[in-house]
Amino acid sequence: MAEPQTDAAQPLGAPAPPAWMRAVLDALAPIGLQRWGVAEVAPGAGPLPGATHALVIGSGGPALWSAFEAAIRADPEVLRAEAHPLDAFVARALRAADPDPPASRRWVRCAANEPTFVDFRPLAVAAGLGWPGRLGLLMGPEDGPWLGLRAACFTVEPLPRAPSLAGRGPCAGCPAPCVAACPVGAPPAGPLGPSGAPLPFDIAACAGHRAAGGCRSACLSRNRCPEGAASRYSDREQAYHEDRVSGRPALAAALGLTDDRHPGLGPPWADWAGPLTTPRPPRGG
Ligand code: B12
Ligand code: SF4
Ligand code: SF4
Repeated sequence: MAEPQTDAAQPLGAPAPPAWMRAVLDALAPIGLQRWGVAEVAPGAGPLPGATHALVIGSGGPALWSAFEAAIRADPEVLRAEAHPLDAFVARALRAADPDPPASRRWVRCAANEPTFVDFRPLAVAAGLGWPGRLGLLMGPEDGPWLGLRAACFTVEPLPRAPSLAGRGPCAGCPAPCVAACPVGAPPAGPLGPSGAPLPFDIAACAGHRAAGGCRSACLSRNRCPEGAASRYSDREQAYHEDRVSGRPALAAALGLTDDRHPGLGPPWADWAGPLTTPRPPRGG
């Protein structure tokens, strides 16, 4: 079974990563961008013509948020100057780690203001970062549902990859306390689908509840999950991710800052409430 990648270590039995990839992983790990995997890219798929592989970068647990708060404390403009401050923090880290990428590789962020859309959950499964979970979230081997997906680097150059994760992940053998914890039944009850198939999490029910003011600063089901307990986000981080309209001012207040240049934006819960009869814009999250 593949081991989760926690640093720039080389997958067992795989060829050595190229020097640029090792340097990128070494630069990103200290700020909590410490989960990574490599996916094969099907011919013609992905945003870079001729790409064969994608290095997928995630954040496990609260380390990225801690680095973000430390950066704000050192310079409040890290928060104040940005419409999407956490995304901007990650973007700067990626630019610093790979300042001048050649045409043979292309970075795409998993961020509110990223113009190129990539469907990150299936890509991360292909990269061995986790399994599909009952909450509609990727379940990381170490972080459970507390795994964020942050960026992918598509490359024409082949990259070494570890074998896929074995098994069906933690939801397969779990009595699913997350189901009872949800006030609107959004996580599906009952047995899992076939291996690898996404579960029909009820986005409309969850989003409708949130748009009406429920679960404003935390998902009860996610917090009830026993997986990755040590990686659980802080209350402040959860409040920011779940509702930046209230979570961003709460962050500024906790750090003793004024922050009046940008409102908190997203996630756009109201766009996802109600029956999914028309295609929705792939944004938010
Ligand atoms: C749009 C969006 C939303 C929308 C719709 C959510 C949804 N479930 O589709 C809203 C605003 C409601 C939302 C809410 C949240 N989101 Co959101 N969201 C996204 C976003 C930007 C795009 C997803 C998308 O539309 N994909 C394309 C469409 C076509 O896919 P689809 O038809 O829904 O599903 C296809 C496949 O993805 C697959 N599939 C469907 N579900 C799943 C689940 C898994 C685990 C896998 C492997 C595959 C899979 O089957 C479909 C057919 O192929 C992604 C980031 C990204 N760029 O991928 C984040 C993302 C999925 N969101 C994320 C998170 C954390 C959340 C929230 C917890 C809020 C928050 N704190 O940020 C909630 C959780 C809601 C939930 N349980 O689903 C994370 C998930 C991390 C993880 N560990 O899985 C992502 C990856 C962002 C990130 N930076 O990490 N989100
Ligand atoms: S509580 Fe169990 S079923 Fe629910 S998300 Fe966590 S591991 Fe999966
Ligand atoms: S946010 Fe609330 S409504 Fe949505 S899945 Fe979690 S507990 Fe259920």
